Amino acid sequence: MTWHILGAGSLGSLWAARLARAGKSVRLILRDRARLKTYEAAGGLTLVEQGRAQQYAIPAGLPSNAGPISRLLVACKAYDAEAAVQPLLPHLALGAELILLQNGLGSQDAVALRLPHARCILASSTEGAFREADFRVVYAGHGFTWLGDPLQPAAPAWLDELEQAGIPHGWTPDILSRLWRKLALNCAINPLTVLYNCRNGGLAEHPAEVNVLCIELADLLRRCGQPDAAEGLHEEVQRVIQATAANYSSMYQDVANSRRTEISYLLGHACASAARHRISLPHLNSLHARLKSHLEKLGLPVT
Ligand code: NAD
Ligand code: KPL
Repeated sequence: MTWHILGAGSLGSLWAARLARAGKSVRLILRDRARLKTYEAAGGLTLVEQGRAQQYAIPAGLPSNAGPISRLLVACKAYDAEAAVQPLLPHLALGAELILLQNGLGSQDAVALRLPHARCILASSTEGAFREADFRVVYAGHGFTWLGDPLQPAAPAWLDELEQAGIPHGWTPDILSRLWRKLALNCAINPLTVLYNCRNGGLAEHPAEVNVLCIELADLLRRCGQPDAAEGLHEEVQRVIQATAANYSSMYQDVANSRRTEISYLLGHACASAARHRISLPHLNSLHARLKSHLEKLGLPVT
């Protein structure tokens, strides 16, 4: 069965290259003719690992000629996922499976709502990759990808293919807990690194602010039915701040490169969930307002 990859950016290319070199059938779905032309001129996808570049001539096409799709990896940003999947709806085979690689929460439900007859598998990844140039991606940080389906606990048979491709992964019956936990970590760290213009380690100078955010986020997680994700949140946030002290958060990097952030699927989703549950989280709401105003001043989208 072919792995169709929608979103040939950092993570999508990282998955595509590893699957292709393990001998799996892979096909990229590119946005439009211009992207396809650029891809064809590049001659394939290049993955750079430990300084060594290797090109993979993976076939690519457009949504209009995607053919029947049984397995689709959606590797777009959260804000692009729903619109990117839309033109593929007529091409999805009966019983198609989608793997949604988006960070944060909100985009997965938006995609799943459009696909009542497909299986949506959610993923939460700590792997690190970035685009050095068009269709040239650097594997920057080893990590792990949790996969799961909140509606169907049985693992799909194709997990073996990820094993063969050397994609570190695990199947969990509780993927929502993983996604909420990562969202909370990202909410406690990423916006502050943008507002204080610092590396993750710089937050060690703002312990009270981090602490109060963790208290509110843990409260939110419990109210959203995710008590396990709330457990030890502050301690883990402190650990991550120390362990990644020299790094810039992903949101910091987006802002520094004048790229749209995934704010609506992180802090925005947290604040909207709090409002839905009628809980008052003043520090989280104030952080959201400060971040939006900061982005607005920079001319970046606030959603
Ligand atoms: P990216 O911007 O590098 O890649 C996204 C790709 O999707 C781009 O190539 C873009 O052109 C493509 N795309 C957008 N709309 C499309 C459309 N309509 N049709 C076809 N292609 C379309 O993003 P990324 O860094 O790979 O991130 C993807 C998701 O994974 C995000 O939610 C991100 O937070 C998450 N994530 C990324 C990393 C990482 O290290 N890059 C790590 C963990 C999680
Ligand atoms: O995932 C992260 C990110 O930068 O997006 C960490 C390193 C955990 C910081 O929140």
